[in-house]
Amino acid sequence: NYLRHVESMSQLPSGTGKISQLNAVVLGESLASEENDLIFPSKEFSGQALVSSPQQYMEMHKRSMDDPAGFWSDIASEFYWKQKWGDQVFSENLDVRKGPISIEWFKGGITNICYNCLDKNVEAGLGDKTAIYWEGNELGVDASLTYSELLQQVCQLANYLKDNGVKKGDAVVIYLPMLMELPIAMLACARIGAVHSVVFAGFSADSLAQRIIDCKPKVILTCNAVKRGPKTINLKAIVDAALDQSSKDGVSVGICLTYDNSLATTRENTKWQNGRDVWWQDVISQYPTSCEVEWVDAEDPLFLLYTSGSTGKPKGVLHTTGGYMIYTATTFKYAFDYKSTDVYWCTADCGWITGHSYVTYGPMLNGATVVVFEGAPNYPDSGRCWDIVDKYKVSIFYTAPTLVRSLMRDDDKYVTRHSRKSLRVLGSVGEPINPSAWRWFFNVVGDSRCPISDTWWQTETGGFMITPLPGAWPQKPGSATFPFFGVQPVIVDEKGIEIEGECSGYLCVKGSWPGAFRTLFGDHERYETTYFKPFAGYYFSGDGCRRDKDGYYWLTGRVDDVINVSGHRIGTAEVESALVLHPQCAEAAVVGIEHEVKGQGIYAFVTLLEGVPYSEELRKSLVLMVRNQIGAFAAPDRIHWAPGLPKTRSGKIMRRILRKIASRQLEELGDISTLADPSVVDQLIALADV
Ligand code: 6R9
Repeated sequence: NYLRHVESMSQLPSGTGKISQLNAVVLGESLASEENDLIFPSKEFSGQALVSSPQQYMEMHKRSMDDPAGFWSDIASEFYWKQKWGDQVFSENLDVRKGPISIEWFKGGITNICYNCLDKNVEAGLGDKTAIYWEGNELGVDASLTYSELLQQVCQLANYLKDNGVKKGDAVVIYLPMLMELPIAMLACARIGAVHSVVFAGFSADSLAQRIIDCKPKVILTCNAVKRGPKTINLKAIVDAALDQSSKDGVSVGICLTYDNSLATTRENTKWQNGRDVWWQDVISQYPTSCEVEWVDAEDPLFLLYTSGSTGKPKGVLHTTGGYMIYTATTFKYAFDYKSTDVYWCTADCGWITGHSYVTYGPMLNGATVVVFEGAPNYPDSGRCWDIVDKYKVSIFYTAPTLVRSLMRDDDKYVTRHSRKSLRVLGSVGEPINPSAWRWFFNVVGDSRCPISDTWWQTETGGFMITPLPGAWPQKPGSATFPFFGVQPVIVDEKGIEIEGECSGYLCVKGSWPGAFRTLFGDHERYETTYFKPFAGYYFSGDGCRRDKDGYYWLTGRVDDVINVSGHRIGTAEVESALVLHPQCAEAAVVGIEHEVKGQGIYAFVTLLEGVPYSEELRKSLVLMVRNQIGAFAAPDRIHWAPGLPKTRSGKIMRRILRKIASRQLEELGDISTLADPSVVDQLIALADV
C-alpha cells in the first residue's frame, strides 16, 4: 500500500522539498506530522542515482537476504584478492544456546585493505587524482596529496615500522589529530598487517594509558601539538604522561614517533626522552617510497577501537579485514550515491568509528577525493564549513546533528553568504537528528535540493545498518528510513519476542553482515554477554527503535547506561568511576539530560564524604577530575550535590528517579515507595539549584 502511495505521490510535479515545506508549516513537529512528512528526491536526482526507485531498492534488498553469499561475493569480486576465499562465503553462529558466537566472512581469502585503497586505484589510472585535500585550522593553511603521493607516504611509514620490528598482528597506537598523517598511519599499519588502535586525541592521559595497557603496542604515533580553534593542545605532554603511567603498569612502549607540527609549537618546546622519542620528519624521508604488501587472511584483525559500554572499562571492538573492507566500500557507495567526480567531506575525527569507515577506508576503497579538516567547524566563525565546501567544491557533506544544531543557532547568513552549489548529498550520524534540525539542514544548507542520508550504525557494526539510499525512497525528517542491503533489523519486546509491523521496542539484528565486529579484544565472554545474551539469537544494539506504519525506522536513543554527548558515546559508569576518584567524593550517579546542542548532556549526582561541605570550588575540582580522567568532552554539565541517593532496599540506585529530577520532571517521579528512604527525593529536589 505504501509503495502505491509513494508511486502516486511521486507522480506529482512536486520536486524535492515542496511537500516537506508544506507539511512542516501545516503540521509542526508532532509525531503524526513526522510520519506523514514525505520528502521526495527530485526526478533529476533519482534519474542519475545508483538506486533510483523503491522497487529497485526492494529487489536488491531481497536478493541480499535470499542469497547473501551470492550478493556479497559478487561485490567482493570487484576488489583485489591475492587468493580467493574458500567455498563458504560466510559462516556464523549468533545463538549463544548453540555454542560460542562466531562470525566469519570470506575466510581463506587473502587480501590487503591498503592495497585495495591505494595500489589498486593507482593501477586503475587514478594516480594523479587528489586523494586528500587537507584544510588546516587557520584560514589559508592547506595541502593535498594525490593517490600516488599518498601511496608513497604510506609506504615510507610502513617501511619505517617494519624496520623497527612491527610485524603482522602487532598493535600500534595512534594518537593524532586530523593531520594527513592520521589516515597515512592507519593505512601504513594495514599495509604491513599491524593492528591499529586509534585513540581520539581528545582523550586524557589516563584514558590513553588504559588503552595502551590493554593492547600493548610496540609503537605509538603522535605529534607534539595541535591547534584547534584558538587553542593549542600539547599532545606530546599527554602521551608522555600516559607512557609513564603504562610503564608503571608493566607495559612499556619502545618508540614514540612524533610528528613535528610546526604550525602549533616548536621542537625546543617539546619535552623529549632520548631513546624512545623519534621525530617523524627526521626518519621517514630516508625510507623507500614503495613497500611490499603483507597479504593477510580476510579474518585477520585490521583494527581495534575502544568504545564505551555500560561498565567502567572501555571495550576494544575488533574488526577484521575482508568483510569490513567490502562492507565499508559498499555502504559508502550506495548511501551517498557516490560518483567518481564527487568531492567528499566527513567532519568526523578518525579517532571515532566514523572516521575509520567513512574518512579513510570506505571512501578510499572507492577512489574518492576526501577532505580532511584539522580545525574546529566554528573557527574563525560559523561559516567555516561552507567556506570549505565552496573552496573544494564539496559535493557530499557528512556530519553530526550536534554540529547542525550549533550552527543553526547562528544567523542563516553564515550559510547563505556561501554558494554551496556543489553540494549534492548531505549526511548525518551519531545520534537521532531531530526533525527541526533535519529541516534546517535540508532547507538552508542544502537549499531544499540535497537528500539527507541519516545513517544509523555503531562502532560495532563497522558500517551503515539503517540508512536512506538518497535516490530511492522519499525521506521522513528524523527517520533513518530502511535497512541497508544484507541487514535484517528486528524490533523485540522485553522478553525478546520479535514484534511485527508498526511498533516500538529494542532494536536487534538477525543474521550477520560482513562489517560486523568479531569480538571484544581479549574478552570474548563480554562480547557474548553484552551483545548476544540479552535477546538470544540476535545481535542487540543497545538502542530503542520505532517502526512506523510505512515501515520506516525511527531510532529513539540508547536504552542502556550509555549517553550520547555530541555524538560521542560515554558510559555513565566511566564518569562515575572518575568522580569517585576525587578524594572528597563518596558516591556518584550519572544520568543523561536533554541538551539543546549536544543532544545529551551529563548530569552528575554526587555524595560527598561525611562532613565535607559542598562549594563552588569543590564543584570545579569534581569537573576537573572527569576532564583529567576521561577528557574534556566528558566533563559533566551539571553537578548536583546529593547528601543521599534514592536506593532500593537492596541498595540499587534508582536512576529512573534521578533522570526525572535531573530533567525537572517532578510530576513524573512515579512510585517512590519502594525506596529504602523516600525522603532523599525531597532533599534532592530542594538542592536542585545549589
Ligand atoms: C557511528 C557511531 C553508536 C550509537 C548508536 C546510537 C547512536 C549513531 C545514529 C544514532 C540515531 C543515527 N547513533 N547514529 N542514533 N540515528 N543516525 O556513532 O558509532 O560512536 O559507536 O555510537 O550512536 O545510539 O547506538 P558509535
